[in-house]
Amino acid sequence: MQISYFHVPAEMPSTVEPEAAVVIDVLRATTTIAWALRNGAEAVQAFADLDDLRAAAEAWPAQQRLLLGERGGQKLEGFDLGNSPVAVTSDVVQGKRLFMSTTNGTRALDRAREVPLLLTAALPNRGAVASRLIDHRPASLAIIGSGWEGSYSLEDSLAAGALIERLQQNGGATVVIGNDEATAALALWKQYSSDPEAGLRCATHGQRLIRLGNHDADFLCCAGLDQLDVVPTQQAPGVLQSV
Ligand code: 3SL
Repeated sequence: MQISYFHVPAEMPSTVEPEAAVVIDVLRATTTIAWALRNGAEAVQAFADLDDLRAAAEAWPAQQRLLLGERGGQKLEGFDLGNSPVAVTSDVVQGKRLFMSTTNGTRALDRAREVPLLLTAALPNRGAVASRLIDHRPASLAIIGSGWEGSYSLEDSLAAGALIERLQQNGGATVVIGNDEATAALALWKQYSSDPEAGLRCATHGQRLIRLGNHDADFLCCAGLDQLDVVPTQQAPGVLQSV
């Protein structure tokens, strides 16, 4: 498996057609997706565009849907939920489809929707995602950070490094680093692996969340390593389920 890491979706050349891709948005979209599926959501359906989201949600039974939306770190007007992983508890999401749009994470998913095996990862499920990839053995893997409005995000690179570390541990010589970004992500992870929350808090987006208010519970949740067995997997365009 040759692994390349792209800091933001736009860095992945259109000529690159990996067999598998993992989208990461540690703060907070892919952490929220992992916890929502762990807590019994039927699926998370991701949208880059809010009008598309509203149209798809309208077509779904009202009792079985929730609208989850965030822009600039804040919940969208008229939506049921923002993008906090601690808000998607089982009493809220059990059996529901979450129609989700966030500033960067769902856009990154949209960019990768044609990849044959598309997963999402965050720190709480990085071990589970690594195991799935080792079992599946794709020849090429693109790890795609969501970034912030086209710019680099420290926290996504941190989690990319954590995932690469576990892939190397489990896959041995079958795992090959494909670009310098992957090597740099691994080095960054080694810097913060004993205290991932410190990395999340010092990141630009971590600082943005701190300015918006108390997000201590979110940081704790997003930094929790290897807590979940969930592997969010695209089953239809934009539709993620735990399989
Ligand atoms: O950018 C995103 O997709 C979000 O995860 C950002 S936030 O953490 O909800 O502010």
